[in-house]
Amino acid sequence: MRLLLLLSVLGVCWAQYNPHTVPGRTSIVHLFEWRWDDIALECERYLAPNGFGGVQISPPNENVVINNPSRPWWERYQPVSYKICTRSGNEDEFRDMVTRCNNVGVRIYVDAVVNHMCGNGVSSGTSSTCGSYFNPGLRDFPDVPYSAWDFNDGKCKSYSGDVENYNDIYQVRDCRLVGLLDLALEKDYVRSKIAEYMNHLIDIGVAGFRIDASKHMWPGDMKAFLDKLKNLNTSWFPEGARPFIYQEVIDLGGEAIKSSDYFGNGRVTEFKYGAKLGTVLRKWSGEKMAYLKNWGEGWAFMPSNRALVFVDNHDNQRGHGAGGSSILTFWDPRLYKMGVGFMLAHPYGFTRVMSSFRWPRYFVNGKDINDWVGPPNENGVIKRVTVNPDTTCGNDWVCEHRWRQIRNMVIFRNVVDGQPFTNWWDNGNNQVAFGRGNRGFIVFNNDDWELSVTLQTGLPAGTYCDVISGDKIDNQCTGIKIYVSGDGRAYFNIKNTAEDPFIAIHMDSKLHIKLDK
Ligand code: QV4
Ligand code: CA
Repeated sequence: MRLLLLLSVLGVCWAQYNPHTVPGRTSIVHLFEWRWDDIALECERYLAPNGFGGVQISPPNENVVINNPSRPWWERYQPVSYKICTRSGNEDEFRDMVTRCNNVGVRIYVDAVVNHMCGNGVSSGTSSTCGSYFNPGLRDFPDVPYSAWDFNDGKCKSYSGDVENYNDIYQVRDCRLVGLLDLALEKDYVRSKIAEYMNHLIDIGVAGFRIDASKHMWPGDMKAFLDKLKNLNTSWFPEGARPFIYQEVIDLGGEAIKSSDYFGNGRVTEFKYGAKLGTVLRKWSGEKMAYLKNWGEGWAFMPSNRALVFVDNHDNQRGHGAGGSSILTFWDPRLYKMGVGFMLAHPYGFTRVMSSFRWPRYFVNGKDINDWVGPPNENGVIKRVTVNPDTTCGNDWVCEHRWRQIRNMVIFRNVVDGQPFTNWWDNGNNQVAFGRGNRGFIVFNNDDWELSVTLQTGLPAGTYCDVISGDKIDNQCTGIKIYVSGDGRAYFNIKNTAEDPFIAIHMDSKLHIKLDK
């Protein structure tokens, strides 16, 4: 009995680090700016059948409508109220999405923008996604309600009232991030309004939250509102399940505020991951894939069980936030697939796949002046996600998560879940390989010459389909076949000119031996 009690206590205390995906599903996808009705469809027709664990959605609460520039994606990071009412849909559509996704075992994680309300310079009125009146100048948000008492103006000590110095931890927390009205989170009233908003979402059935701009909130203030959160809805989650929490904290080192300041509240985004992986795959600053042998904590990343990892995110794929020009995105598809493939094969962290929309990038002096452009839309109404006969998306939705190489690596991660990092090999340069116990093996060639080598895979003898160049369909390989002999070794040949210069095999891509009748 005592052991059960201990296990249940343990279960409760680390639960906020647990994404509560159904067993065997190990990644989530950020369906950036998608409509709720399209997410519900995608859960049923694609994400569940392909083993995705959940979806990070764009902020569902009412935001400012910005017309100059015209409907930028970032207007959704300027809250006006906590009404579930945005261009992605209304509360009924939101409820329908959460129910339908949960019913097929795909979780919903909400992007919670609770550090601030809208920009200080925004004009008052009802230019909001649900028509609520607000007056930034007077700090008046009657639909919450928030008033001047609920903001940090008096507390901020910077000259402009905005964050000016990222090494002053008081400014970073108590001043306005790029002019966004900063909430007074030491007040129980404000904490309660935020908890009320998040509990409303928990009642509907969400599994957890990305907490936006966490660096700009005191960890203790965050803990105060997180402790007010209910357990998850028992229609889909076990009794006592705590919401999964992952906090957006950009810490590339060198700042006063550290990711580890936030470990007590939940997981934290590891921005070093994408920045470093991009540098290695681009072979900048003398980096090479052979150095990935000790990837993870060996590269001074946070502990794996606190990390939320990704190759790119909605900010740094367009030059916002952190990571700079090393960040790999869908605009560099060949390297991008290698980066996402490497992330999904490696055991470090809890993985998030980005799914983007295409926008008309236009560089002037090295800066994309169209970095603000919002989702594909018809007079402001977000366009539906159409699906082409080849399963790619139309209407300028990129759907990276549907690219065969990425979808199959999401499945790879599920198949090898729990298996150790084994059988590392490298050529001292940019040809590397590693396995995941006896369940999976992956080989990369990022050199400018052919890879031709026999390697120990750790896998049982048999014929395996490479899931990068093709699929296993009806016990046939549509792509490359790999033959693993009785001693676990197999020959790999990857031309440096290959469309995708990497090969991945796993126990579910192994051909069944046809027994002669
Ligand atoms: C401008 C001036 C300010 C001025 C203000 C007056 O720059 O100096 O005080 O007007 O109102 C948009 C505009 C920005 C404008 C601001 C307020 O780009 O120029 O300020 O609105 O009107 C996204 C975008 C921002 C955008 C913001 C709000 O990236 O460009 O600002 O939404 O619409 C840090 C943080 C990190 C943050 C990252 C971007 O530590 O937490 O910057 N990342 C998260 C989100 C990100 C979002 C925010 C935080 C804010 O991932 O998408 O910013 O919610 O590293
Ligand atoms: Ca703040």
